[in-house]
Formats: sequence, C-alpha cells, structure tokens
Amino acid sequence: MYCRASVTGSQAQHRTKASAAETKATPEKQNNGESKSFAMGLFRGQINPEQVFPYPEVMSEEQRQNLEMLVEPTHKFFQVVNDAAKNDELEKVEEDTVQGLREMGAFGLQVPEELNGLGLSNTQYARMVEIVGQYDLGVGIFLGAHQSIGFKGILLFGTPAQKEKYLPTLATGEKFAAFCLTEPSSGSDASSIRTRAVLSEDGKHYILNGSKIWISNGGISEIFTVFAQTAVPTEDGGTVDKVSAFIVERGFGGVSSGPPEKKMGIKCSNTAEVYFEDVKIPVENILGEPGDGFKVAMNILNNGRFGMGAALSGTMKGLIQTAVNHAANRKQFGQTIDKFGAIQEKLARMGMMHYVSESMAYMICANMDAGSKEFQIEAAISKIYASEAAWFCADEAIQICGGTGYMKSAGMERVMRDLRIFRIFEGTNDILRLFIALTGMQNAGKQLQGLQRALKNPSANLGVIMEEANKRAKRMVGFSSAPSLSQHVHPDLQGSATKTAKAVEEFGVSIEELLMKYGKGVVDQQFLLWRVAEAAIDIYGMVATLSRTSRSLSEGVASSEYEANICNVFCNEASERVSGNLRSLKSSTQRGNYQKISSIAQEMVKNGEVCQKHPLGF
Ligand code: MYA
Repeated sequence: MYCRASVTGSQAQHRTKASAAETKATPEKQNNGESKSFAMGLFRGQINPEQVFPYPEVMSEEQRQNLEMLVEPTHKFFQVVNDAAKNDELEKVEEDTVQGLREMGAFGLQVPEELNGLGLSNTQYARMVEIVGQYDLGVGIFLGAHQSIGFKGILLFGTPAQKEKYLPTLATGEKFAAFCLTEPSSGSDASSIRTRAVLSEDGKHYILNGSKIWISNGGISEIFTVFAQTAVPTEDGGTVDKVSAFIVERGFGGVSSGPPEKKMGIKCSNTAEVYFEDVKIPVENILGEPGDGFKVAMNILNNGRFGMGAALSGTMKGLIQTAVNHAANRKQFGQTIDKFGAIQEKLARMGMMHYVSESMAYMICANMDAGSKEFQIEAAISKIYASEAAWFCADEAIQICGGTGYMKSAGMERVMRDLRIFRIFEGTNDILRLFIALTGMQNAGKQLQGLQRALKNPSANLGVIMEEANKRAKRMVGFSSAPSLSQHVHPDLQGSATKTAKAVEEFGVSIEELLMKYGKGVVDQQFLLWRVAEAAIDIYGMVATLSRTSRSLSEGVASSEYEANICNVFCNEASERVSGNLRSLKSSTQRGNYQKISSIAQEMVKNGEVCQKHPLGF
C-alpha cells in the first residue's frame, strides 16, 4: 500500500523533510558497499529508492524564505534591466548590466557568505539559474562559465588559503574566471591534452606552456583553472605523465588570449583561445594533488551539469509561454488554433518534456545537497534530456507560431541559436551517452564478478547466492522478479509504477546479457551502448516524474491531475521506448542494420560525399 496516501499536506511535507535529513546523515554507500545512486542500481536491475523516493526536499525553512526573496527581483532584473536581444546584437553584455548583476550577487551564488558570496545551496542555485535561462542563455553562460566551472574547482578542491585568496574578488564579479580544458587536438578525449607544466629545478614553480581553445570567458578572465600534463613520480623512481589542475592568474605573465570567437549563439558570452607561454605558476597553486587533474576536471563538470538542466527548464518555460499565448489567440478556420489536436499534441509534448527535465534537475540538486557524491550518471542524463527537450521546445514553439515565430522580433530564433551549443559543450550528448552506458556497466560488471567470486565459496556466501538464484529461477518460469515500486508511489499511478519496475528489471537482465556476451569488448559496441543509454535516460525520467507526481497527489496540490496525466503518458510512452531499445540489443535484424549503417558511413567517408549516382545521371 502507498504509505503516504492518507497523510495531510503538512504531515507529508514534514515527513519528506525528515527523510531528507536522514539521507543527509547516512553515508553514500550502503552497508554492503553498494552504491545508493539510483542509476548505478538500475544497471543491476535494482531500484535503490533512497535518492528518488519520496521526491527529495532538502531546503530548510530559512533557505526557502531566503530563496523566495531572491526570485522576484531576479525576474524583474531580467525583464527590465537586461536586454537579451541587445546583448545578442552587440555580442557583449553592457557594463551597466554587468554592474547590476554584481550588485545582485550573481557572480558568487554558491561562494560562502564569509568570502563575499551568497552561500546558496545547489537547490537554491538551480532556482536562480532557471530564471536566467528563461530570459538570456548568453548571460547564463557568462555567469555559468565563471562559477559553474571557472572557479568551481577552487570551491570544491581548493585549500583554505586558495579559497581566501581567490574567491572574494571572484564572488563579487570584480574578477572573472574561466575553465581551460579543451585544446585543438583534445575535445571529447579530454585526457589527451598536450599543454604541459614542468616543475622548476628549485621546486617552487611549474612552468606552463600550451594553448586552449573555445574557452568561455577566456578573453575577459583574470583567473583560470588550467589542466596540463605533468610528470608524476612513480614508485619505481621513474615518472609518468598525468594531468594536474592549476589556478593560473593572468597577472603571472605569459598568459594571453585571442579575439572573441564569432559564434552561432550565446553571442554576448565571450569565447576565446587562451595561450600560456612560460607561465610561472607557484607550486601552491596546484588544485588537488599532482596527477589528480583529470578527476578534478570530471568532478567539476559532473558538479555543474545539473545547472544546465535547471537553466534549460527555465528556457523551456519561456518558449512554452510564447507558444501557448500564440495558440490561445491566433484564429484560423474560425477558431483559435489551440482547439486543434495537432497543436494540442505539440503543446502537451512541450509541457511533458519540461516537467521531466525540471523533475530530474531538482531531484539531482537535492541529492547533492543531501550529501550524495555519486550523481555523475544522473547529472549526465539530466544534461542530455534537458538540452534535447529544450531544442524540441524551441522548434515546436516556432512551428506553432508559424511565420511569426520565424521573425527575429519574436525572439525565438535567438533562443534556438543559443540552445544549439547545449548539446555540444560540457560533454557532447554523444560522449555522455557512452559515459552513462559504460560507467553503469562497469559498476554492474564489478557486481557480477563479486557474484562469481561468491560462487567459488558458496558456504560463506549463501545469502547472496540464494537471493540471486531465486531471482533467476523466477525469471526462468516466467514470473517477474521486478523490484516493486508500489509502496513508494501514489495509488493513482500504480499502472505507471508497474511499467517502470518492469522496465528496470528488463534493463538489468539486458545489461547482464551484454556483459556476458561481450565482456570488456562491450566498450567497442557503440550502436548498442547508445541504446542502453537511451533506455537509462527514459527510466530515470519515469522514476523522477513518478516520484514528483506522487508527492503532488499526496499533498493535493492544485496541479496534481495535470501532473498525473503527464506522468502516466510519459511512463506509457517511455516504457514502450525502453522495451524497443532493449529488444534491439538482441535483434539479429538490428545487428544486420548496424553493420549496414557502418558500411554506408564508411563508403561516404571514402567517397568524400554521398555515393549514389544522381537520378538525372549528371
Ligand atoms: S568545458 C569542456 C567540456 N569537456 C568535456 O566535457 C570533455 C568530455 N570528455 C569526458 O568527459 C571524458 O574524457 C570521458 C572519459 C567521459 C570521455 N566522473 O578511461 P576513462 C573516471 C567521474 O573512461 P577517458 C565546456 O564545454 C573513470 O571512472 N569520474 O577516461 C564549457 C576512470 O576512473 P578510474 C570519471 O576514456 C562549457 C578515469 O576517470 C568521469 O579518457 C561552458 C578514466 O576514465 C566522470 N564524468 O574519457 C558551460 N569520467 O581510473 C558553461 C571519467 O578510477 C556552464 N571518469 O577507473 C553553464 C552551466 C549552467 C549554466 C547556467 C545557465 C543559465
């Protein structure tokens, strides 16, 4: 039975907060050493409910009140002071607007108050960037490149001295920061960077040489988080090249930057090349330990990705407002076009995707605030889903508005240009799909190895073996061994809960089959990995919506029926997609198709273009 069905709104709220506090107190891993991340469990066909049910709420009353005080003035600022169209036209943010942002504290949202920041939690930060994303993604990248990645490393990994030295002037926006990872020959393959830092003979400095490209805020920053190869001592007395992270000041000398890049969108944000020529970095400016730079970079990126989900939820909200307003007022064939099914489907799909994106983003930041350290798969899912959903919304909003939507004055072509980069940067959606599938499978693989080890000593591991044997025996005779979701989900959503539980079970079985079949070779099966990631994204979306809608239904919020409709439609459709993707992993027809697809692409590459003869013969 659904345990919260009968509690009143305030009781439910109380309980949710209590369980959030419990979450905070418990360590990241369960007693048996297994991860508590929902996504990690998913790859073993398990439902780890702790981070997803009930929908997490971690803000204290004081945090909520503080946030509420910030929301209205931020909307006002973006409606009255900031001019997104002008920023786009000028390809910069004017100084009085920048000054306004400084006065609002927008450059140091998560910096502790004692270091001049606003000291916001991840959830509070998400709400603020959601507003920025609603009005101006270019300004969002200016602010985000500064604090979500530019100085995030100092916040996460800095020593107290590094924090005290750098954060106060960064938080006020007196100085700007940038994150320098990408190089001409190193984009998605981030660990292949060539920029190098060599320790000086006296051991007091690193000498940095190299260049970075497409650096957001690269031309306007004073402080850079730079990743470079360094020689790290090995146990046998030799050295090995490993990436280290450094805090670099433009003032060190030898740092220069190129002109602002001409871009498709987010034009008011600065993007430039940054060059380092014999830059003397004091050894105390290393961030983390020597050789830990790759993990520092990945953690900064993981940590910032939920912000994209939140910002893009805001963008979708803005687009949906425009589309709904047009559809409700535009008359054709004697009635407003919102009465037509074709338009209704577009609007509803935009609304559903927005709901899923928003539910994921706020679930992740709440987990982060509750102390979770393992959210990298969920954050990647949220970034992929939100960036594709926002693109869909921009396209459909323009379609609904027709010719009006295509005009520059409608403002949507700018949003569309701004949005395009979100599927490319902070990890392309393609590389993140592989990351999701491989990280999850690596974890599941370790678990399988654990089971194999247990089988070698059955008497000592009887419990584990019996549980596993039971599950498998049930499956063999056609019974579901699906983990149940019913106790976590509102009664009105039980149908969707059953579909989700079944999807989780089928997913776990498919992953095990893939691991058995391909072993480590699965890393080369990108056609399959893509479909695994697609299924994982859909399942996380189902769980996030089920959880949030259950909360709304139990609290009796006014929109609960609307939300339940969204949840049920999304779960119905997503479960079909999951089944399709998982079926395709085993289908011989699909395998044949993948071979043919690979051959088509290779033929095209060999030919330098499409290969067929023109229908007219010339
Ligand atoms: S900044 C540039 C962004 N660049 C990237 O994102 C690079 C993408 N590439 C990668 O992420 C990695 O190279 C990949 C792995 C994933 C391909 N978390 O052998 P490996 C561990 C934790 O798999 P590789 C930009 O765009 C892994 O477990 N750990 O590595 C600016 C392993 O550990 P171990 C991770 O094959 C945009 C080890 O590392 C992760 O070389 C401006 C090696 O792994 C991970 N993610 O590559 C945005 N990945 O050794 C502005 C790997 O222990 C911000 N590992 O087994 C705006 C934000 C919000 C805006 C607000 C707006 C309003």
